[in-house]
Amino acid sequence: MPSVLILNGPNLNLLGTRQPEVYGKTTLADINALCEAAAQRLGLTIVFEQSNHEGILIDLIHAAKGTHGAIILNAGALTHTSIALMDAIASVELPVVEVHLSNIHAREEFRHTSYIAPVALGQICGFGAKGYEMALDALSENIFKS
Ligand code: CA2
Repeated sequence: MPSVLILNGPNLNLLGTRQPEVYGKTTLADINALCEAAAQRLGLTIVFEQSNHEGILIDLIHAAKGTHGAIILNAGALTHTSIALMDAIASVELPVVEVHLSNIHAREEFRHTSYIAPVALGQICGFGAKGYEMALDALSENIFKS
C-alpha cells in the first residue's frame, strides 16, 4: 500500500485554539482524522507529523526517502523563508504537494513567496482542512494510479 508522509510545520499545533478567524476551528488532530479517512478511501497509508523545528522537518524529509512514496507539506511560515527546506525536498526527489489552509496569495505580500512551490508537484491553498484531502486525492490520481 503506498505511503504518504503528511508534514506540518511551526505553530500548526495551535490550530483551533487561536486565530479561528484566519485558520478556522479545526484542530490538527481533526485534520489527522480527516486524512486517515481519506487515506482509507483511497487505499493509502499515512504518517502524520508536526514539528516547530526546521531541522526536525528536514530530518523527516530525508528519512522519507525509501519509506514514503510522496509528501504532503504545510511548512507554515517556513514556506516563505526556508531555502534549507527547499533543498531538502529537491534532494529526496519525492513528489511533494504543498498545502496551506489559508490563501497565501490573498494575504500579506511576504506570504506570496513560497520556497516550496518551485520544487513541489503542485500547491493547494485557501480551502482549509479540505486541502489536505485534496492533496491525497491528487497524489492518488497522479502518482499512485496504476
Ligand atoms: O495557511 C497556512 O496553512 C499557513 O501555512 C499557516 C502558517 C502561515 O505562516 C502561512 O503563511 C500559511 C501559520 C500557521 C500558524 O497557525 C496558527 C494557528 C493558530 C494560532 C496561531 C497560529
